[in-house]
Amino acid sequence: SVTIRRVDYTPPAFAIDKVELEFDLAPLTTTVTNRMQLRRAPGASARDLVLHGEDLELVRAEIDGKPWTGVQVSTDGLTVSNVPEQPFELTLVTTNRPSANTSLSGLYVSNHNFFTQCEAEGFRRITYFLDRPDVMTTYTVTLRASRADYPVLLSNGNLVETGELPDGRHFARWHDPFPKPSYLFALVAGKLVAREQRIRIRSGEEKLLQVWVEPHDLPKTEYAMQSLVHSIEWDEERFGLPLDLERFMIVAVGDFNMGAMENKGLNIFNTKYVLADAETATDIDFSGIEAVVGHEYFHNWTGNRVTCRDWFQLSLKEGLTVFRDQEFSADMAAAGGSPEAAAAARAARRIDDVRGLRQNQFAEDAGPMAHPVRPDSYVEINNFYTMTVYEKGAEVVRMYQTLFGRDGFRKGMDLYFARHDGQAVTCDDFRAAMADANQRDLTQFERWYSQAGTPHVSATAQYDAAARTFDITLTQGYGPASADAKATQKGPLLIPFAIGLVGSDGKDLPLRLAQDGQVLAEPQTTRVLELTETEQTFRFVDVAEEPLPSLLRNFSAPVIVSYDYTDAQLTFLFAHDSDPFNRWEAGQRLATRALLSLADAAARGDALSLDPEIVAAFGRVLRDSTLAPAFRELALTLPSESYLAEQIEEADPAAVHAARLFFRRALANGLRDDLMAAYEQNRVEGLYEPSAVDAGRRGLKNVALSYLADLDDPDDAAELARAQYDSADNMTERSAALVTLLQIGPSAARAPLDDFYLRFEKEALALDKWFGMQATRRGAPGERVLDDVGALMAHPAFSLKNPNRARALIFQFCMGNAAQFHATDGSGYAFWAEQVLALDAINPQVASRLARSLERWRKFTPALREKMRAALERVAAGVQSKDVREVVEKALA
Ligand code: BAL
Ligand code: ZN
Repeated sequence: SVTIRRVDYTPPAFAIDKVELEFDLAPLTTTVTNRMQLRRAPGASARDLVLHGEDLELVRAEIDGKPWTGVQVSTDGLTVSNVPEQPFELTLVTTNRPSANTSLSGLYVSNHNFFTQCEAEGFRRITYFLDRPDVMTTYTVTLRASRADYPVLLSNGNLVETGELPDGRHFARWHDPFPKPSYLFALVAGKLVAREQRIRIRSGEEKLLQVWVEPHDLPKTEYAMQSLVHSIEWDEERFGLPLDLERFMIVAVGDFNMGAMENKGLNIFNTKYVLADAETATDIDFSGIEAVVGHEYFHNWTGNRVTCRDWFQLSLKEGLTVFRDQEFSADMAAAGGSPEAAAAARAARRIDDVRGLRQNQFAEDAGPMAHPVRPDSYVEINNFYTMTVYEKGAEVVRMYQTLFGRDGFRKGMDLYFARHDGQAVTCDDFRAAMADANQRDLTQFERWYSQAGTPHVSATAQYDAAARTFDITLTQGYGPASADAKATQKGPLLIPFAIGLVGSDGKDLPLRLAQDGQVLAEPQTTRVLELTETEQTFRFVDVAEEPLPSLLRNFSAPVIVSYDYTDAQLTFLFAHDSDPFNRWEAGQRLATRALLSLADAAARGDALSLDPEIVAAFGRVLRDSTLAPAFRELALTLPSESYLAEQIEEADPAAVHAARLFFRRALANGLRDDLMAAYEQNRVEGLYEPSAVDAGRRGLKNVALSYLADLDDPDDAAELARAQYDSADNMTERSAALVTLLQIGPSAARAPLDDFYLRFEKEALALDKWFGMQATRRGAPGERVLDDVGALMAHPAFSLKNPNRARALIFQFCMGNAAQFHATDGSGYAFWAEQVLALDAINPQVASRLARSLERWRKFTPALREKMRAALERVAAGVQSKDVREVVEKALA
């Protein structure tokens, strides 16, 4: 396979002044007429025009209206030879086969309707083109199709004309006035209906908003529309960025590789991130919709108006847009509450985001697919829509805000748009705008984009009672990583390191930092230290008593911090730290340490025991009614088995599972009455609302229920769960009850599981949950959940072709049920290999995601490792796509 390298970037040899596309849409064969006005780029002298193209049939080529015979078709494109010196018009007529397109990239059919997905390189499956993000042009698109079958015809921009054609056909013409790269092209055609809303933006202009879905789904679009309205308001308020088109459309599709796609003015969404009502969607689903609607909308400026020069710059738009959606979600969750409630809601969002980062991105960054936020090379760009590019990228953007404050960050954003609106640019351009707007040299900060691996910061402290000084020494470096990641690591990073000092009464001490012979008094009790050297000591003066340092508050940088806290100190911080993130973090550190030592004991076959002080510490947080329920839920949620396995040099998933279960049982038995009280006190009465406050209460209540189900005698929990299932008027309560019953055992769950199926037989997204909860079921000792998964694969409602369904059953088992997936007989790995190969033939992008679930194989015990290697080798031998090949070859290398 061919490796593409960032250093090889060359500007395009041709520019496209405008393009007109005509589609004659039919499922078996669609004909595309592509008329481009081309010119040589300044200084370029190529005689031939080389266009990208895949799986196309060329019907005709013309230059300036005359047939052109100098064309050469290859598997990945078309070469047009000896094109004129002067600007010219190239017309290409091609056909493609939408109904045969199971890759869901390019033009495809889903439930009889047409959709497109072009990012990253799907446009070349629609027509021959300069399918690269630095070629921006304006599009006029005419869609023609049967009116009866495809009454709705949508594309980017503004609708300029519609009309009838002979033989029951009709057409619609769309024009997008904003130059865009091809990856932002979209069309939709079919039997769809829209929820509509008209809004007025700050300029006074009226805008039409539409959410298009299949007719039966119309009642489930209210929340998505509301989220869109909030997104538009928020981007104007926070960043001064208005909606620039007359209309903005969201379309839902049931077959989709990703979450959603930000095509200009015509966002196409996985139904999962559009459709919701109380009956079928959980609190998490609602918050996912808000986040993804926001994310795609925010791309309109960060991604579309200013786009990427090349795909190595993907994080330029993705890291920035994830950061923006995180801020949006936090602001939404905080809106309307008291200052304390708002702070708690923000902290809950932050904790959630960081938990995801640490669980998934840190593992990625330590494995064979590790890459910098701005990668240096790839084989298949679709493999680089990663946690590193998105989530670590968002942390990198957040660090600018941590360094410069909200106002400084806004200045940087303003300068970025002033300089680059309408351009395709690089991560360096963004950094330069931040640096120049804040008069800072950010040369060193570039390393955040170019170095792979998770930085480690270790801290040591020294208190001098006589001098009343407190010295904190921070040392940065990297932990073990792949050779490829190591090769990128060139030197120390600029790490914004937020710190507070906690006194013996649990309150923050005033901060006075001695720096360059001066003493800097802080109005706040948190200070952002700037760590720039490999090792640096910071001295605080006038420190009245020996403090306990609260390190990396609010997770001010995406690093791993080590400090020699005693259990007692962690317990103290867990009870008192004024920084809610670090308060949660203290509990997680306490739990992780205990869990790892339990796992160690379990692996050795030793008896397990847990210090009652730890149980007591969790009990105090659980009972503390001054803490928001959402926070308490997060505090009570233990690190996942996969996260714990990552912390161990040679992971034994069975031992980790036993350890976590033992810990959960100890909490359940030790805190039974408190858990019961939390359950009772957090029932939410009245009409279901997906608000952050109500969701927090339901979350705490359901986490309590799940602990109660781990009591030695789970009968009370079974009864509560069954009653909750039967009386539930919303999916959050109903699915939590059913998951708890599954945790208790298959017999407790059988009847409600059948009820769930019958109730939601026609609700695809709810049915995904039904598959998913069975795939992630804990299973009794010796039981093989894989047998259930195998049976469910044969269920009439299962389909490998639908990505959501495949993810619900197969991915959930392989990635969300560690103990069962890593069964010592290797059955999980054999299943994995079979499914990766089956998916590879249908949809390489989806197959490749699944392929990644074995990439950390070297971390496991030798017996498991060998079985994993065998499974990887089996896939390597049978793989077709370059997507999967890149993943397994890197894993085995
Ligand atoms: N651009 C791909 C989907 C997303 O990140 O919004
Ligand atoms: Zn995005």
